[in-house]
Order: sequence, then C-alpha cells, then structure tokens
Amino acid sequence: MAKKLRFNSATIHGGQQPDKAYGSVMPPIYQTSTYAQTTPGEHQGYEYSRTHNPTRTALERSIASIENAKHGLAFASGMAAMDTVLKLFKPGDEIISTDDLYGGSYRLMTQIFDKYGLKIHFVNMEKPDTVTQFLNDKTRLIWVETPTNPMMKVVDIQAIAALGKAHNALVAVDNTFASPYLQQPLDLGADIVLHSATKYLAGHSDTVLGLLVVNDDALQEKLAFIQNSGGGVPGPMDCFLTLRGIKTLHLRMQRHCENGAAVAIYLQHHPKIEKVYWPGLVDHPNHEVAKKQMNAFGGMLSFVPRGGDLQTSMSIVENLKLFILAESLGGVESLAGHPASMTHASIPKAVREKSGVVDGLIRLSVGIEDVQDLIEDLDQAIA
Ligand code: P1T
Repeated sequence: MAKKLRFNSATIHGGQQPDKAYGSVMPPIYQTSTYAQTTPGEHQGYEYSRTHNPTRTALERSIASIENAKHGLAFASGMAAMDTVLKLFKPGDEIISTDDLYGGSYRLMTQIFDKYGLKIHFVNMEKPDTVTQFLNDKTRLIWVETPTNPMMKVVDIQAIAALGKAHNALVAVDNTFASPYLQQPLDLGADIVLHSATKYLAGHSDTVLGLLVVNDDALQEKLAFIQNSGGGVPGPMDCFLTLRGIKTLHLRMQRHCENGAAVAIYLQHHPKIEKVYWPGLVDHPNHEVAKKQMNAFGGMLSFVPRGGDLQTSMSIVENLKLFILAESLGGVESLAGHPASMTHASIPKAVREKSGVVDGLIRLSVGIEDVQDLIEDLDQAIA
C-alpha cells in the first residue's frame, strides 16, 4: 500500500501521478467532449466528458486525498453539488438543516426542493440535542454548515454524526468555510462533505466549482448517477485551476488564519465595534467545540458596529479601499460583504434576523495580504 501522505504533502501529490502520455507533471487540460473507441464499448476508461474527464478525475482524486475520503466528485458549482445531494431523496422525506447557512443553500432548499415535497427543518445546532426533537422516521439527512455563513456558529460534527447514525439519517457537512486544512468531517463521522471549491480550495477568485467527498461505495454510485443524469459538471479548465489552487491550500490557509486572528482581535478591541463573530475568540459561544474539531480558526469573520444600524455599516463597507466589496470569499484578496443585502438577501428578513443576520452585520473574508495594511484600511473606514 502506498504511504499515506501528511496533509501538506497530500495537497500537492495526493492522488496525482505524472501524465502517462508525456510525463507532464500537471495534468493536461483535456479539452475534449468525447474519446475514441476501438470497437463499440472498448475504450481507455473514458467515453464522454459529462460522465468522466481525466482532468476532472485528477481533481476528484486530489480532494478525496485531502479529505481522507475514498471518493471525490466534481460539479459545476457548490450549488450543483448540493442539488445532487438533495436529489437522493423523494417527496415526503425530511431534512434537518442548520438555521444559519449560505443564502443560496437556503434558497435551493426552500424555493426548489420544497416544491418537490422535501420537508426541511431549520434548526440552531449549537446545542446538538436541539436536533433530537426534529428527528423522526422520515428524517433522511442532517445538513450541517460549520462554521456557518455568516454568523460563524460552530456545530459539533461528531455529536451530530452520532445522532444521524442512531436515526439512520445521512449527515452532510458543508466544509466551505473551514476547508480540509482546518477540519475533515468524514473522520468525525459525517457521510458526505461538500465544498464550494470556488472559495478556499481554488483560492484565487477565478473559478466556480463544487466538490463532494464520500467513503461509502453505494452512496458514491448514487451521487455519480445523479451527476451524470443531470449533468451539472465542471469543464476541464476549471478542474485544472482548482487543482492548481489546492497545491497551495496549506500555505494560504496558514496566512488566512493568522490574518483572521489579528483582524478579529483588532476589531474586538475597537471602541466603535459592538460584536465580533470569529470562532477563535475565547468568548465565542462555541469556542471549545471549534478548538476540539478545527486545527485553527480560519479567515472568515463577521462584526456589527456599535449601534448596529444599516447606515453605519454601509458607510464602512463603502469606505474600505483595500478590502473589495464583493460576494464570495476564500480568495487571496480580502473581501467585505453585507450579508443582508448581498449573499443572504434571498432569506426573508425575519428569518435571517432570527439567526443573527441583522442589517448592521458586515462579513469579512480576510485575505493573505500584509495584515497591517488590512488593519489600517479597516481603521480608516471605521473612523
Ligand atoms: O457559489 P457556489 O460555488 O455555487 O457555492 C455555493 C456555496 C455553498 N456553501 C457555502 C458555505 C457558500 O458560502 C457558498 C457560496 N457562498 C458565497 C458566494 C458567499 O459569498 O457567501
């Protein structure tokens, strides 16, 4: 058996080998839709690029390697990956989801799959026992986002996985905010891990792509069948870019975490800032769980200026010069967002405010620039 690589080597080599044709060290971008057959049904493992593509295979092997998974599957976006997971179920099935989550995930569940008869309960999972009252014989999936977008709540994956096992429900973890550098949910008992690879994995804000990983062979087959039937697959160029991004994931994440910590502490001590949400702060309500299941605390944080009014927050995000006001996260450059009007606008105001997404909330994706420049930028914008 091949030696198992440590994480910082697996990002570069995991599941990879030089290409067979010319020994190219990076996998070629196999820009082809189809593959020659010698006689019908006889080919070299590839028939049609909706089903498989060698560049995609290289990426799927890479993500499986760094998530300690048996199988990886790549999709056109994070939402296409989630869409595929939700198509495992049938009308009448029930899902329990974290109450705070990416607005697009909420929209897919409530405005698309609701129509097809899936019943979804949104639950604050900070205390895992809260989930118990929603479990019944129709529960098929527990959907966990941790840390959550944008409130940075941390959910105990091991505790939720145990509940899922006990009730025969699958447990899926959206690992986008943490990335596999910080946590590997399959090792904690989850069945499915999802990534918007658009974020930390690709890491350069130049690609939209989604990934799933699983260990179970039968589950992988079902997901691959839905993937091939529906066709929400990425092109080879985007697979190549994501694969290239993954090779520096550990270096980038190290800096994202250091800069995230410095910005969180700066904001926490700022007299004009009321509240900072970052799991590394000792007064974060789920700090102990974060310490248990994450290797560090990441570069995503949210905060509310004193008073918490919309005008103050708008003026801060408009006055930032280095932080770019934009949706998305996880790229090398720092971004600021206003969840209520941007990434979470598809969640009704009353619903989002219940989970903490007030009009004054600002979300930061802290990049890997010199942190002093980032702090000076925040300083002038807050002033
Ligand atoms: O954008 P896409 O690759 O389809 O991924 C969707 C998605 C899934 N899960 C989480 C936790 C996410 O944050 C996202 C996308 N989020 C943003 C675009 C954002 O700015 O929050």
